[in-house]
Amino acid sequence: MTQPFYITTAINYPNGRPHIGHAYEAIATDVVARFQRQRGRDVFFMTGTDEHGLKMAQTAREKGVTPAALAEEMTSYFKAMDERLNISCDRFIRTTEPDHHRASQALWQAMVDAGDVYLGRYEGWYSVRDEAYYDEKELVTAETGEKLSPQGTLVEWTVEESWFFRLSKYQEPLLRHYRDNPGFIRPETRRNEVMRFVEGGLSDLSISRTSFDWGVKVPGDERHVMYVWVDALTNYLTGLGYPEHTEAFKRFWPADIHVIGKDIVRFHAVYWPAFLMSAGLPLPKQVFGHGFLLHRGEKMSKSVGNVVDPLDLVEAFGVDQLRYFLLREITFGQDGSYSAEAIVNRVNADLANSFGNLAQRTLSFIAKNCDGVLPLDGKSDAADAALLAQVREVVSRDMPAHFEALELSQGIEGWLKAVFACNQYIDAQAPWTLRKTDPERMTAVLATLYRAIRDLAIAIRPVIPDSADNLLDQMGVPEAERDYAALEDGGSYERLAGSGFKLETPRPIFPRLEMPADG
Ligand code: ME8
Repeated sequence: MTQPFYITTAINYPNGRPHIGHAYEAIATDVVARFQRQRGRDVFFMTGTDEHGLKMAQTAREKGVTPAALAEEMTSYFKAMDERLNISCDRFIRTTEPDHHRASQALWQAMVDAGDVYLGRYEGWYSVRDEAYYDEKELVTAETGEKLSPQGTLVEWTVEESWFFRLSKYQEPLLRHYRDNPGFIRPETRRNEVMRFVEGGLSDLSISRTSFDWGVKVPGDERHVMYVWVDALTNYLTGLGYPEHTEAFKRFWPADIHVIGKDIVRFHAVYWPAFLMSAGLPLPKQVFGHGFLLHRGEKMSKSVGNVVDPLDLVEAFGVDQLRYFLLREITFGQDGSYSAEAIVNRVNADLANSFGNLAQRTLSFIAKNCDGVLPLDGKSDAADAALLAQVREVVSRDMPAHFEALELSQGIEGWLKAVFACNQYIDAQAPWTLRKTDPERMTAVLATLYRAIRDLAIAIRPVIPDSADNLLDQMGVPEAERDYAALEDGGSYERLAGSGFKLETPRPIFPRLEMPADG
């Protein structure tokens, strides 16, 4: 029976268009989902949009549209981005969908039934104009002595009724869970931060609002809508059919990994497990907080003008090129920087000059000098076995072990070393010379290279799916033989070579990139 694997991204606020940070998270999660599918696991991969809350309501008001219209428009851009980036999600969830309202209310009710929800008062500096609370330290004092928000609007100390969640009760259970499950929060730095935060004491959490109504209604008290994070986190359950104990829910809950950015680790590693404990549901196995993407080392900000539309990068460099760059360049879990030069340099060095060139040289040699017929037998020697063993070690052991541990860049680095080894081998063996001096030996060299390239293409397929499939198509590798089971199938090459398949002149898969004129 195939093992289930449930992986999610954060759900994005559609209060603007998607940026490269959103693209990065979607791509990294997609690579893990594709990797697990290729290993034979039954994967459920979910992403989507987080459409409620004050931020959405405020942006909509500034734009003079309803929050629903804003969500509708912007969500279409997130869907288009996912499609363009080849994100293989099984569901794109929107928190405005009716099944999500039902799930959020059911989770709320379960927390009420556990005695963890009570009515209290929420106090703070409130601007009626902005319909928002501000922290004391954000405020400015006017000449008149009045307190103003950063937007310059008047704020007043306001007390409103709010439902609270007994988060304080979960301090000890959470700490115990972190200690008993060292892999629950990753990477280690995030785990330490969360543990320090929880050890410092937890206050109860205000989980409803009456100052605006764009949200999920609180069951039994319709003057209140849920605090957006209560409904947002519930999306991970909604996607599986909760509160119904559907087949999907039984099969995929608890989630294997929630992939999120470092700024929202606290919500996922403190609030979310506390809500689930309260509702009597199992906790996700892992929360992974990736780093932030910086443009030339600077934080993206609209005012600096370096917010890049991910689709412009795709247009300039290609989808697989962008996917490869982001995962190879940035250590997953740490911050990373990107720029046009860095993308061009990395893609040209690794994909065009190394892997692409290896494939192109080998396949065109076979097409030209062997009439496209895949070489069989010949005179093999120890160098062939050594190369195949090295490639096999990487594709069947090192790389999967790194990917399993979410060490994505390290996995790709090992893959690239195997590509280099193949290029050294082809230079050392020089099949173009052997053609005249020792054709039997040439045959064995080409067969070795063909096998190695096939294995390398299958191994990198989760990262660059279209390009790898394009290459495997050209090589005649059947679609059903592009997974880890196929890598272990020693007879597949002989079957293909014996099938009468002929290589055409290969089409290059990675053209060299030029720097775009506007940098
Ligand atoms: O936080 N680099 O939505 P969001 C990398 N709706 N990742 C980045 C980034 C950057 N520069 N900027 C943002 C929300 N992200 C909530 C989530 S989940 C139940 C609710 C990441 O649109 C960010 O860390 O602000 C988060 O994981 C995701 O993009 C969505 O951010």
